[in-house]
Amino acid sequence: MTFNTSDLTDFGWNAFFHSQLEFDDLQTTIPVRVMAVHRGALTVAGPGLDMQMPPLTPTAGDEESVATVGDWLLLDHETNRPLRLLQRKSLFKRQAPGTARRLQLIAANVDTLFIVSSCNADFSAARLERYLALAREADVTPVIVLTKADQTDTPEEFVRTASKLLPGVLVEAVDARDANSAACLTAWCGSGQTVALLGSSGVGKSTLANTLTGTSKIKTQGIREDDAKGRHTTTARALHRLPTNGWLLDTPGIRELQLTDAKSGLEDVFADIVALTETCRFSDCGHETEPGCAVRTAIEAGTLEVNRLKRWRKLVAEDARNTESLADRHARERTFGKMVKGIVKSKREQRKD
Ligand SMILES: Nc1nc2c(ncn2[C@@H]2O[C@H](COP(=O)(O)OP(=O)(O)OP(=O)(O)O)[C@@H](O)[C@H]2O)c(=O)[nH]1
Ligand SMILES: [Mg+2]
Ligand SMILES: [Zn+2]
Repeated sequence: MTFNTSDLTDFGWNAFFHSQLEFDDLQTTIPVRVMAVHRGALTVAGPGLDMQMPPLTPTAGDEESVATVGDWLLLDHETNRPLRLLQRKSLFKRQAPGTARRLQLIAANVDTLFIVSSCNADFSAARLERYLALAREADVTPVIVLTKADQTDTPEEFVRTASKLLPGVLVEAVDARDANSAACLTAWCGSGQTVALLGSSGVGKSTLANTLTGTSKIKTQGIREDDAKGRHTTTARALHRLPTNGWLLDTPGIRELQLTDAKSGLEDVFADIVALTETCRFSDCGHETEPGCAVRTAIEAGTLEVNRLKRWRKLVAEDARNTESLADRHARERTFGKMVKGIVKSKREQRKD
């Protein structure tokens, strides 16, 4: 065997990944984890290895075939060339910003998502619901971390509002600069665990990463006083080693998390509304003017907030739009791929003639 699996455990390796290895892989490859994604380069590491490599070229029609931070890759043990991307335990993805309508992979093989927001103007139920849907879609445990608890007299109000967004969701209010305050988060940071920090710029993701890793190596920067917005200080996604033997992924602040392919995640987060829609008199009820609408009855009774209904409608429409455009594009890429193959084949045949 070319590698020792117990050394790999330190990097988050487990039976899920090991079971994907063929006998030959044990002889000829070494598994490495993608530790960071920079513009145009990946940093990969494993026992006794730490190197930069170019990003993987995606397979036509499969935008998920590129490697993202947290992924496991098999390298040829002689040449260090990447041979295979291992199947993921979890994957966060979004519709990339801009007009290109690309899919962007955020991170793979994460066990817990710390959804970071602050007890200030950054706090938004609508934004938290997006992140909760992302986590539920990926089957990753979400923990809502409300930073800057030291800057408000009423952190418990923020906690109460956040707790209502998903039954049973864990919410912690902390001063991200203070190790004692952040100690409540170490329960998720145990050996072999990977925890990701996601949230807007300036909410304190890197501050928290410094506190939890016990260093001050990661750059942080003050926010704008007037609107509490951050300055996009972190520019790369990188895994940091935790003293508790887990890994913490710090990421750049996200301006807008556009959901894609998150239908079941949304159904989980808005299970209360979905349950109501199932009891409307008409199965195709639009919850507008139809008689016997359980959703409107709940709003009139005060058991469903009209704003929550609006947020659900918006997210479901956005997800459907983005998911459809992705499916359309994949179909187009496949057709294009076939066309190219057809041209190559006919040229080859012409040459033979
Ligand atoms: N008082 C207080 N300040 C905090 C807390 N968390 C973060 N800060 C401050 O908020 C500012 C922004 O923190 P960062 O850690 O750089 O934020 P970030 O989320 O990493 O931002 P980006 O890298 O731009 O995405 C810094 O000045 C931190 O010191 C907190 O809990 N309490
Ligand atoms: Mg940062
Ligand atoms: Zn209805």
